[in-house]
Amino acid sequence: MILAKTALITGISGQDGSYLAELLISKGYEVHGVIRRSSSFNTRRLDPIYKDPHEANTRLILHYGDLADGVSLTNLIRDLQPHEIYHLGAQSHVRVSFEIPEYTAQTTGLGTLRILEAIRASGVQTRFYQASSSEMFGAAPPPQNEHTPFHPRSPYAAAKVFAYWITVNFREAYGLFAVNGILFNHESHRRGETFVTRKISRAVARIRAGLQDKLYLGNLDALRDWGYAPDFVSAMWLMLQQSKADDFVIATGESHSVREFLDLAFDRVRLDWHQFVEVDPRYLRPSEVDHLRGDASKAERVLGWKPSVRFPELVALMVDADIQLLEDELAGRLVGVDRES
Ligand code: NDP
Ligand code: GDR
Repeated sequence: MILAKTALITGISGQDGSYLAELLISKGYEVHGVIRRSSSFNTRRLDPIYKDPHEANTRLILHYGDLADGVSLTNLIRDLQPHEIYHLGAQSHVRVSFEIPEYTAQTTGLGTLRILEAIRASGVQTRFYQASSSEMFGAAPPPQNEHTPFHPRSPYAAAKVFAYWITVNFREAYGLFAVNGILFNHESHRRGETFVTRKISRAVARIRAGLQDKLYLGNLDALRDWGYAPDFVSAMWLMLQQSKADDFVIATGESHSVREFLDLAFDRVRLDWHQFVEVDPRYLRPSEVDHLRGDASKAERVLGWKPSVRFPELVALMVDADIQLLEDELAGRLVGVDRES
């Protein structure tokens, strides 16, 4: 009998973690996820794949841990000896990182070091994926690729640059199979509600239903390379299946402004966003990243990876999903799954 591969995912309760867990389970993996203790359930995105641990053949197993708690990470890696580790956990909000810079460095930066050191010290043979970010390019002009110098513009981005280089360092110093996926923005209807795309798609649904009449936003001129999250998690998996550890940019190659997102999102329900959107300076950042557009030609050449969803389709699917979600909420059709412990 061939034993299933095991994977450990940090950040499993986040947007990417939930899609990656689904992908790996569909490929026959046993998936272990790290969740942090919260006063209420924080695993809503895992509802579609969560099974009570008392049931037979559960392929998703959740463990408490925290990126700020090295002991929990070391114990998990030593005990589970996973074949692959996908490190997606982070304080991932750029503007919030200006308000909690030290915590962001602790989790988003040092969290990566804690995991790498746990792998090295335990001697566990595993492959490690670091969730690096296009935010590391910051002020560097587009298009950005694997050779573009980093110029981080936030505590979040600076922490990710540290995490990027410590991953490269452990590969070079100790021969670990450790890779950086430098992912440009990727979205979905599971995106956190305070990121701009989801904030807009939720507001469109509420404004259409007459539940909201204003949407307050920050910089409408920022340009981002927005892709679809399920496409991007398959690139993570591909990176860990290669014979050689290497770093890859993952992007769609197109950039669009927040304004363009507003145009398409409000058009979808035949409304004019100018009547509803106001700029609130509280959402501006002390230093902004103006223009990100990735060049993922290396990923296409080496991994055979290409995005399947383009910008107009992404906006449409997010707006449609938030309209459906709101209708389900209003009709009382949504029942969350209670999880153990
Ligand atoms: P999310 O913000 O949706 O998810 C972050 C995850 O990290 C959540 O599961 C969160 O748990 C967990 N987490 C946060 N702090 C801690 C902590 N102290 N200990 C343990 N877990 C913690 O992020 P995404 O899914 O969008 O992104 C995944 C990763 O990829 C992140 O590292 C992000 O920085 C990076 N990235 C994301 C991009 C994107 O466009 N989405 C682009 C490039 C990089 P909880 O649910 O309890 O909050
Ligand atoms: P970003 O995503 O900072 O690119 O980081 P976000 O959606 O927060 O911002 C994108 C752009 O929109 C502008 N913006 C606003 N942003 C938010 N959140 N709220 C607003 O009201 C608003 N108004 C305008 C921002 O200024 C910015 O220019 C995301 C995160 O997932 C990171 O973890 C990841 O590394 C990068 O993408 C790639």
